[in-house]
Amino acid sequence: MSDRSVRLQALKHALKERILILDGGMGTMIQSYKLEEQDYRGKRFADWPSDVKGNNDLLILTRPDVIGSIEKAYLDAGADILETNTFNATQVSQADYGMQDLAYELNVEGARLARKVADAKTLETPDKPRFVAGVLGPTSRTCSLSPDVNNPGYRNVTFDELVENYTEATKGLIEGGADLILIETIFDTLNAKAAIFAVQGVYEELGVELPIMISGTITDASGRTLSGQTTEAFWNSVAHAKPISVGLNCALGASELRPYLEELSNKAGTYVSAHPNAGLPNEFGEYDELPSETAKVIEEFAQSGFLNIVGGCCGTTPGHIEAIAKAVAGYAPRAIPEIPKACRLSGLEPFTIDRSSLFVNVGERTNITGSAKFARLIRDDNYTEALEVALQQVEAGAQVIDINMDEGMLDSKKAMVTFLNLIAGEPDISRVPIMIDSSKWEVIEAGLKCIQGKGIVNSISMKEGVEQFIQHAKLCKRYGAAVVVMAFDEAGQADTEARKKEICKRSYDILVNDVGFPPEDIIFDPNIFAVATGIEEHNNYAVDFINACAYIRDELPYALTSGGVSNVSFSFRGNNPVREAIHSVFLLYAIRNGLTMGIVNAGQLEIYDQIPAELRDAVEDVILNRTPEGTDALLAIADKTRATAASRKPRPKSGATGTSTSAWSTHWSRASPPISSKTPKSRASRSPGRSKSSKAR
Ligand code: THG
Repeated sequence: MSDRSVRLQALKHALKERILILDGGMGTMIQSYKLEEQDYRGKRFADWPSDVKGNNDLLILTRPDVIGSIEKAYLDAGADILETNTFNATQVSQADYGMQDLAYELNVEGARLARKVADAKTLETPDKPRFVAGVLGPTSRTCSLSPDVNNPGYRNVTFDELVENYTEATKGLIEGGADLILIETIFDTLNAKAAIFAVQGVYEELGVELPIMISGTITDASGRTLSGQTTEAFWNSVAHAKPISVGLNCALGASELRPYLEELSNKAGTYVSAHPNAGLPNEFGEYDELPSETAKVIEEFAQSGFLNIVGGCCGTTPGHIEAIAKAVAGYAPRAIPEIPKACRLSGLEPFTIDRSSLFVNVGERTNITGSAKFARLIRDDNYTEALEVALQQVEAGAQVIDINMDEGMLDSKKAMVTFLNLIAGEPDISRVPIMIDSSKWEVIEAGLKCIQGKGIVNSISMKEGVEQFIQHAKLCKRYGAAVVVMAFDEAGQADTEARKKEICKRSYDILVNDVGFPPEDIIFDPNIFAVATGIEEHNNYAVDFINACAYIRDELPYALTSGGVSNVSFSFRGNNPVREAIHSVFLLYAIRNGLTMGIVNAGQLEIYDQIPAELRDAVEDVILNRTPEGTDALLAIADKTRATAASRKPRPKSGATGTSTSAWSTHWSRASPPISSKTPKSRASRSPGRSKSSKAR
């Protein structure tokens, strides 16, 4: 066994036994040495063309004695884990000094230095091995925020650039001997997602796997990150990294951090860390909180059972770490809670879906092929009004919004990126998770690089074969997204109950067993096709879908279901009252049979009990395929309904009234046996001439 794996075993053992101590602030300690430009330059950079004072990471190369003695002081104070002095050792951050070419070397040497100091201390206390956490800082740029208030869609760094930066830094840290990778001081969760993506890529490439520690930063008293996420939303966005710990650091002092640490402690099914500042800075930007004061607050955290790893950030000194170590020594570490499996999504806010959730509305209107208005706005580059469409969906009760830019005449990838970047700047929209809808993988992947939350990919399938399906699923996992899986295979889109079941089962087994995809993040779409088209083979489509939902609920543990609800009524385009009645009846039975969510025109859902009885019965005959004359009967009523539709009052928005999602969700219970059609038909014959366009997508 390598030295590193021996140490990692010791680390895992120690985490079960006690609260581990992380070191304290580096920057504020460096300040106390009052170093000058000359110190930073050393011999090697004596002639560097620009000032380098303040480039603290550079001291790894030019004053390793200073960095090493600060690190040693932290170990002497009782720290178990040393952080490398590599907070800014990425190309984008080093570019501020023109030193981007040093990034790799800084990581290697930063890790080597900490390794040397830690190993020397371990020799003194062999029963208490010391560990090195290789630090990946936030960089000087944010991937989901615009630096220009007048241009909210603008970004000065891309996800791909960050992945490159973090890949290089991670390789350096591993080369230099780090035991763990610590992604810390996360202001913008999208940067952290890029770091996770990079780290996992490096692990795959090198065939090593160090534990990952993740630590976010709550920047203000409202309890949100700089990029606007709440603590739980942040956790949902990064949980796919399966970190050994998740925590909070910097920005706030310990006492202000308490509620957010408590939240994390309750929600995270992994170890929890905290390394707060020494209180809030005074008017000179200095930290006055005494070691005894910090330690007192932290002792209460330990007492409350919030902590597994604790240390300090800005303003903390070896004195603080010593006091903290003493204060928590007598307390048991937090026991990791059992967190129930569920699809835990996020926008700026968390959104959890499981089998017991009420029906989830996914807003369909931000879809170029699903809304003539939205299509026109995007074609005209009128993103301001296009954002209104998204906002209207959220205000009308959409809990997720589906975004689709697939159109032959358009640069779909560019439109997706532009729209998602703009949405990121609209907190009233971006509070909900995003569903990225495209039949082109490159559009989906471009979209995934724009969302800091945990979103849903719509969709992947075995359409182009198993190999590509697996590849896409692996990537979705690495980007941290749930997936809609269409019931589609090499032979085509499933249009019978048997094919829907068979393909969903096969997809499930591949995802869960071969890819290791979390089953709770799989959302099957067993294909909603139009009924009442006049083609006999279509008559059982709704029944087939509904029964497939029941099968998935009963046979594929934790997997959820979804569908494009408006598809089912395509043959009544132009007659909205009838379409809404069809959607309502269809949903009643689908939800009873386990349908978790649907892509719907949020706010336009008719309440079942309010459908006129004659129309409702005719629609039921069609949806449940109860009589061969169903379509003709509904067509006759539809003509009457169209005539009276104009006189109907528009339905009020949700929220303000009782016509909200919950009003009709609660009213539909989920318990009911599968439907058996009264007019069973042989599903064997498919009409050969039917084009794909008669289908959903
Ligand atoms: N499954 C999955 N994703 C999907 C679908 C699906 N995404 C797209 C689609 N199907 C779901 N979205 C819509 C959006 C709008 C309509 C239908 C499905 C719709 N629109 C009106 C129409 O075409 O008549 C547009 C009217 C207008 O222009 O305003 O019906 O099945 N996974």
